[in-house]
Amino acid sequence: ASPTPGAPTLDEAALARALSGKHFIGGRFVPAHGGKTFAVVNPATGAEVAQAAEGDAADVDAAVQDAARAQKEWARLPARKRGAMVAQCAALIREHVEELSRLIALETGKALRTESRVEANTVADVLEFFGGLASELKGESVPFAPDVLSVTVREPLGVVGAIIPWNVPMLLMALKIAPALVAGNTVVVKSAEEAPLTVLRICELMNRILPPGCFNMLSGFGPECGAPLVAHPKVRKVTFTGSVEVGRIVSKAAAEKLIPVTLELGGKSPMLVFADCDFDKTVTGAVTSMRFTRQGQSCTAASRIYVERPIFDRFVAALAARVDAMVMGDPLDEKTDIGTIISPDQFAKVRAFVEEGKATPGATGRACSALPADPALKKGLFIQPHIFTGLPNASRLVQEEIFGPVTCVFPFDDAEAVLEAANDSEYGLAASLWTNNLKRGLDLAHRLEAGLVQINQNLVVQANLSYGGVKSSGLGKEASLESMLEHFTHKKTIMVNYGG
Ligand code: TXE
Repeated sequence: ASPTPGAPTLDEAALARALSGKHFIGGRFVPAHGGKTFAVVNPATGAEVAQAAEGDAADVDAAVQDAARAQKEWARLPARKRGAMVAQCAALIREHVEELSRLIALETGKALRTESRVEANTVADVLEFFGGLASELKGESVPFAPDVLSVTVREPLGVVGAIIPWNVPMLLMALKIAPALVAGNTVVVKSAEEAPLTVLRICELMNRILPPGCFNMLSGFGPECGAPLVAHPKVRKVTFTGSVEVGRIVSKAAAEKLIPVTLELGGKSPMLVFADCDFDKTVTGAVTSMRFTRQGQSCTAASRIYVERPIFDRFVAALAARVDAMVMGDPLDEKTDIGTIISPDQFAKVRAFVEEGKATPGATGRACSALPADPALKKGLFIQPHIFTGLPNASRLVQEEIFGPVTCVFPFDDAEAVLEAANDSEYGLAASLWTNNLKRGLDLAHRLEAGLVQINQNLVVQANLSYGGVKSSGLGKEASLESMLEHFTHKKTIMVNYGG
């Protein structure tokens, strides 16, 4: 018999089956009210691993009503108590890192050693960080007039609707729910249709600590389940990570209701490499920043690399050699560095970009690493990483977010020209520069149009540092104290006239 959710197990396939066909509403696993489900597929084999509940507006209503009821009690708890509970959830997640890592590897194809375990551990870090911030929910006292005490207090917004993608579902969820909950809101999450299982397992774990209704999870498709969540009258804030296209739809719907929205929408992040850099460290930085281990399915991926001409050829050769040495294979195998693309749609999209690049006159695409030989993986969504040179700036490969293991490398001669090229993008999420000339590095860091710039280190997300883009990369910040105060509370002014 398959174990029930909650039973200790490291058998990710059994756990996936046990999580089949359920939303998580009001502290209980429940089927979709219409009984509909859809398949969750292991992208490394093409095999179905579970059925997920297919939510619609009625499921959204049930979850939001429960969240709204729970919010009244939750907000009345001392902030310290809420923070302590969220921190307890972090500890519980740490105890289950192995199981969560295996389950996320199964449903997303992200390699266990290089990606999945890192994500599960970071989820615990994020919950722990925000759990410890409860005492920062402070207001201020503002001088107004004699006999009048004027203060501001931080109050929760109410029910928060959170819509998450599939590339780092646990972590992107944690960055939303942790500050929202600590600030006294309750949350309804709409998981990504490609990866609904691991986040559902997290519900079960957190339910051991949080009161029922504080944290709810629906699976389903965007227009049928995500859109009604944004539109629900009792949802008072929406936080979204996904494509620019859907970000615009969500933003318009939120504007109709006049509710605040936070958007994290991807990027086309430049990496600027100067000849005076620490060469080996920089090559390693390119491999990790490009997230080849995650098949480039990262919004901060270094998908445009500009290298100063004297070291250009050497850099491209070293980068290709490093990626060649990476092992592509079964995501659950500890030897694997690189897993799969998430879905057949994304696979087709990335393949089309690669073919277009290869057909571009003057461009060269080097295919690196080797596709897995194991016959069990023959239906797997594996793509060889590609390093392109010689692409024109107007190419779609240079301008659009590919969300696959494809990076474009360009030579440059002049710092001003490379700054202009780096900023010539609709996106502005992240950027990195690699140089031992700190004066130049800091000067360019200020002038790069990005929400996050790193000098001599690869792109990382850290709970205590603001994270979010400018231009089409998004609106508002995630992570950091600021994200909790500015995005999940409002400042209420209270004035007391104690005069005669
Ligand atoms: O994203 P979608 P997809 C980018 C990346 C990728 C592309 C498409 O370039 O190739 O987007 O990926 C929900 N109302 N990023 O198709 O469609 C949907 O169900 C409300 C970058 O997966 O934006 C899912 O839960 N919700 C990004 C979530 O939105 C809707 C990470 C994201 O799906 C909806 C993912 C609607 N009308 C993709 N339609 C990043 N910033 O890291 C869909 N959804």
